[in-house]
Amino acid sequence: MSAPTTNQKLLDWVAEVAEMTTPDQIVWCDGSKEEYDRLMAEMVASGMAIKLNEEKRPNSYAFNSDPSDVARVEGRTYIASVKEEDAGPTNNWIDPVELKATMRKLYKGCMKGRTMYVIPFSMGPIGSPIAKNAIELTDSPYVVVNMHIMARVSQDVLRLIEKEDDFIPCLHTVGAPLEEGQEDSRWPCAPIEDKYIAHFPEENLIWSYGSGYGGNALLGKKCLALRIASAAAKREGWMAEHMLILRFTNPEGKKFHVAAAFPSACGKTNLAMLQSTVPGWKVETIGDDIAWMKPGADGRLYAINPEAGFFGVAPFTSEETNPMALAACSKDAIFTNVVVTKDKDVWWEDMGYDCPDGGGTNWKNEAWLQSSGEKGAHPNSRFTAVAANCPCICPDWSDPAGVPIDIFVFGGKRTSTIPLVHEAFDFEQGVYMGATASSEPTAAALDLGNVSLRFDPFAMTPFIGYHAGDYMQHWFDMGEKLGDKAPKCFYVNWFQKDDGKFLWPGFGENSRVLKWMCDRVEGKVEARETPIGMMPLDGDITLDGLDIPAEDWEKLMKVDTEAYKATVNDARAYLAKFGDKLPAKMTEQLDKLEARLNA
Ligand code: O2Y
Ligand code: MN
Repeated sequence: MSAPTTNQKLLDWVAEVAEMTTPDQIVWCDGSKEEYDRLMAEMVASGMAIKLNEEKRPNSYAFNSDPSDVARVEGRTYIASVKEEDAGPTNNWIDPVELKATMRKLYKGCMKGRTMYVIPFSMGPIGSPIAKNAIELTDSPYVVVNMHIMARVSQDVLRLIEKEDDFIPCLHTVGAPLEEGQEDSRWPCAPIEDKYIAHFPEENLIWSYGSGYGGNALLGKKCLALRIASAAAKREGWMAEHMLILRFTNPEGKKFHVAAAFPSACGKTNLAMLQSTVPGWKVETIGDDIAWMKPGADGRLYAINPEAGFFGVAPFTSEETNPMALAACSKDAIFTNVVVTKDKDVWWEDMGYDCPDGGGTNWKNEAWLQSSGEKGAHPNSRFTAVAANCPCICPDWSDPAGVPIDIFVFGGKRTSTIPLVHEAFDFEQGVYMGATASSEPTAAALDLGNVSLRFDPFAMTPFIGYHAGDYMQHWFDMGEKLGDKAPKCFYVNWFQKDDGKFLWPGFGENSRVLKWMCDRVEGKVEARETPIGMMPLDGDITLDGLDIPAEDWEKLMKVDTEAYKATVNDARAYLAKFGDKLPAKMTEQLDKLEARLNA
């Protein structure tokens, strides 16, 4: 196949990688349905993919990974900045020269017996002033079909690359060359000690070796859209954040745009696709995982979802928890590591009903019975769903100009101490809230004797492509740049418990809290000042139709000053690890908060 581009930089890079990795052939991808169908047919024929029941799950496929290759591998993920201090304490660092030498040895001949696919893709609507053009080279057809859904794969991107003479190079291999006559495995990959997910932020370069799974292999997602993009955003004056984006529209048709960051297991995808219970108010989804935001000509902050699909966790996704996500994967979907039922549909734990016929084929590709008590789907099993197939997708989700953000929401999972919602006095306190977002340790961590809070600044800990202290400073700098056009900041905690029972019903009812935020943005309601921020006045979050006793509401809204002081102490200890790079404004926020709590 002749190369469908005249861009010399791209042609040279493809030739250089091909010489190093020695694939049997090179295929330039075009993102077409024909290409998708052809690759899927090839993978079904090789036994890698299972075609699902066309009547129940049209145009959908299931895959089982190797049991050793089931999630992002943070321990093998590197920020190879030129200087170690630029990677900071939250990242693994290796000298880029040393890492490239190690990886070049691994890359040598690594695509032997395989096809190297050249995937031209855009993160964000093609041609958007906020989007970025990139090329992923991969020897995994599974990666190609997932990229078709998760990014905009098109030869139109090649035209932009030719015009701009610029692209982000992303190199990926499963790291499993095939000798002459050697039979391929169902899910080729390399052993853990040979896996590398490497980022070279100064060069806008990604090299990934040895894993075929999710964020390790679909390089547009966490590697490009967060780690490389966050470093570029700092240099270029914009923001790449681990945030969902939603539109909340009131009965008069006024639109509010919300970007929200939560650590894992806080229901981020569920909030992105929430079904409002507030009469006349409607939620529409723009993105469920990543937001790229740039100041617009009017001084407001405009956000796009750089992705085109959802790579959601399957277990616990049900008609009750997230009917919109279920609908999004009712067709044109890829499932990885779920149960394939006897009639070739999919099932996972907590889907809301028992596995039909009592069992099927589990994520390890073995015959499985639900009665065995063993999990059928891997806890990190995934659906890859087309965003446009989601019934609540916002009509403007692909607007190249993005949507203006009115509200930032941060949160964590705390069974006590942190009230349902509070609002920052100003943007700088909002940055403090985001930087100190924390959750209680899981039961497993408690067993290990690890009892302090787990801080996850802006839910970005594994995704900041540079020093986290500099990243916090960048948030303060963006606040200064945006001035009075900066979004209002709020902190939520949906997870307070009493006697082991959640005090707040969550899910769709969270819309009541979002409405209060919108009322605050519009100046429609007053709020009461507390040491930690502004909080709702009685009656401003309506509880109509909810069975919440007055004493429970009081607990949900209580500021427990003494318990909160302990959280601030933990935050101070956590932030100390950023040393000289901790912004002075962060220390100022800690001091002010402590003073208010002691007043
Ligand atoms: O395990 C993986 O490779 C996927 S991780 C992931 C996928 C979708 C959205 N968010 C995440 C995450 O780790 O934040
Ligand atoms: Mn995520």
